[in-house]
Amino acid sequence: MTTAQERADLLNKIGLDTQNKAALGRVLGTGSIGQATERADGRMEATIRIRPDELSWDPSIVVMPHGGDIQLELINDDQNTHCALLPSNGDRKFIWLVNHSRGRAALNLDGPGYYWFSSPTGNDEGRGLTGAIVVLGDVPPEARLDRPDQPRP
Ligand SMILES: [Cu+2]
Repeated sequence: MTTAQERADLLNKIGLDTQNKAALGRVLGTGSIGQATERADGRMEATIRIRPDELSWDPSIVVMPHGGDIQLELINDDQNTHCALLPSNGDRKFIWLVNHSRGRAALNLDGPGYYWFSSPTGNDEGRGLTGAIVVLGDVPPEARLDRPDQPRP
């Protein structure tokens, strides 16, 4: 059993949290975590950056307090062109991010769960440009299974 800090230290020591160390990219889910903020109208928003030479999203895990609409501000501070393929109800969204550009994406994620996103050009994903949007909360009553209450840990 390791604590969160031991885990971070071990990932760093082995070289799994940085590009071109133990592996070509960083291991999924090892990046920073950010929480979406909620606006007065109920929509959520978050900013995600690609920092120079890091080939990762910052944050790479974006947490939404519950399902709904989120506006993402995507900023590419890197020297190379990247893009973002993002989850959203109905269809995924795609945006090009040439070097030193920014863009906005409006997503609807109305159910709790993990939703993956990435930059699918070149070998961006293999080098670490993958991330997740985590939606907290419960499914709406109409989507629940009709069964007795189940034990939850
Ligand atoms: Cu809310």
